Order: sequence, then structure tokens, then C-alpha cells
Amino acid sequence: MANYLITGGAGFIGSHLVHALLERGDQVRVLDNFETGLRQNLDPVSDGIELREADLADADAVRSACEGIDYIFHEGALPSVPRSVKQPRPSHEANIGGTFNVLEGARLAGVKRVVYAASSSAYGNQPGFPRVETMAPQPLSPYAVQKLTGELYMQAYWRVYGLETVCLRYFNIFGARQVPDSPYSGVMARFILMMMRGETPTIFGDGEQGRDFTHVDNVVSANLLAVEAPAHLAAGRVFNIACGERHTLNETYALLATLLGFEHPPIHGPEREGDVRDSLADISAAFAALGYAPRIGFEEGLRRTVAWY
Ligand code: UD2
Repeated sequence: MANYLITGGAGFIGSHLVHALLERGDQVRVLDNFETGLRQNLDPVSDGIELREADLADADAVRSACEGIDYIFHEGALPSVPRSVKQPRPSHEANIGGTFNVLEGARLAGVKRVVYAASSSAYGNQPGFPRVETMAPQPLSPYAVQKLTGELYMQAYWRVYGLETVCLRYFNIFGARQVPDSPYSGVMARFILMMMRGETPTIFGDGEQGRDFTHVDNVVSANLLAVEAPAHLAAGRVFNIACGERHTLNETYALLATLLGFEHPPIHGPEREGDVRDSLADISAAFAALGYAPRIGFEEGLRRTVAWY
């Protein structure tokens, strides 16, 4: 049993980690400002956790939240490429300033390890597939720069202060509890909700852009493994966390439409600014160092997600 802090613990991915840790019997403290996180994600477990309602920008609150903690899952962020294009400052402050505050809090409190929610957006439109962690990054949007900066900070804190940090580059995560009705919702949740309401989703561009869509249960197992992996294999390193399969949006739309009995073809709109064209991960480094392998495949993940909504 250990003491965990989960930043963004009321959010989509954070709340899955909260539930998984409680099931194992660990102690959980959640830090969330409820800007994008939802109280209902924590309702079933509210008696079993310690909740700190504060912003990642509040350095004192973050520092105090790190006290007495063994491990941090730093999931708190303002996600979304288009949000960062439209409003770069708030996402800059949350994603870079907030990450800095978490690292400082962790360093001062003597936390054993910080596992960071990094993003596949770091690769941008680099030539070469699948994406390997040794490729030079090419961030295309403010969000991608922010998440990559967080990685660099994580690595610097390992090198300079010996704080064990592990960066997990998430590739388009989907599953239960992903918010479906915000203009910045991930495509999967958005398409499912719209199809359920009988509304026709819009595909930005020709729909032939590909993503390595990854079910959230795979991310939970990757985080738990990242805490346990020996420091000489994991600390200061970056790992792709994905399924290792590329699916186009057209293909995803068709599968969802079949699962939901939705009969209308998609509307096509202009391409989205800052969008990455294609994404596919090499997940062999995460397997070698962490023992990570995806447990839930793409189609099984879609079925489970549709059933949840
Ligand atoms: C990026 C990162 C992902 C994660 C995420 C967090 C990449 C490859 N992935 O996801 O790892 O960090 O950001 O926000 O950079 N789309 C439509 N119609 C819609 C909504 C989206 O066609 O109504 C398209 C969108 O243009 C894009 C794809 O769907 O091509 C996926 O978009 P998204 O917002 O779900 O995720 P993405 O790829 O920006």
C-alpha cells in the first residue's frame, strides 16, 4: 500500500486511475480544480479519497498536496489541440506552469516517482512510421509544445535532482467517462454522442488521417507498471503508450455507425488547424522497460465505450 497523488483525478483518465488504485487498497489524494474534471467521476469513491480542490497554478496548494505522497500520477492538464490554438494562454499556464509546480512540489516533498501524462502530439508530422521515442519531436500546436515542455522538465528533474520521473506519451485515449459534449471533446466521445442523438458528425478533412486509438484501460495498466518498473529502466525516460495500430477516421466512423445503427454518411469540413496527419506508435520500448502490452484492442475498446455511453 502506498500514498498516491493524482492531479486531474476528477478527469477522464485521472478518475480511472483513482478507481484502479482504490481497488488495490492504495491511499489516494486527488487534486482537481473541476474546470474540465467532473465531480460525478468521483461520486462512487468520494468517501475513500482525500480531495483537494485547487488549481495547478496555485504553487502553495500543489506543494501541500505533494506532502506525504510516495507516487504522483500527473494527469491534470487543459487538453485539446484546438483549445490551445484558440486560447493558448490558459493551456500554457496549466500545462507548463502546472507541471512545473507539480515537479517542485514533488522535489520538496521527497516524492519517490512522478509519472507524467505526455502526448503523442510531440511527433507532429515527422516522416517515418511507426513513431519511435528516439525520433526528433516536431510539435505543431501550442498544446504539443506544452506537453513536450512538460517532458523536458520531467527529464531535467531526474537529471538534476534525481527525482524519478517517467513520461508516458498517450496516443489518442478513449473510453468511458471521456466528456462527449464539449467543443474540445476527443473525436471518439463526440462521434458516439452525436450518433446516439441522431446528429451527423463532421469529419475535419478527408477522414484519411490515422490515429493509434487506445482504450483507457491500457493507460491505467501502463501507469501502474510505470510506478513499479526499476529506476534504471524507467526513470528519466519517455515511452509511447498506445495499441500499435493505425485506424483512419473514416474507418472509425464506419465502425461506430455500425455499432450504433447510425445510417448517415459523415459531413466533411475543412482540416483542423494544428492537426497531425497520421499517428502510429512503436510500443516496444514500453514493453521492454515496463512490461506494457495493450490488453484491450481497438474494436473491443469501441464496443465497451459505446456500451458505457
Ligand atoms: C491529440 C494527441 C493525443 C492527445 C490529445 C489530447 C495527436 C496525434 N494526438 O489528439 O495524443 O494528447 O491531443 O487532446 O496529436 N476530428 C474530427 N471531427 C471532430 C473532432 C475531431 O474530424 O468533431 C478529427 C481531428 O481533426 C483529428 C482527429 O479527429 O484529426 C482526432 O482529434 P482529437 O481532438 O480527438 O485528438 P487529437 O488527434 O488532436
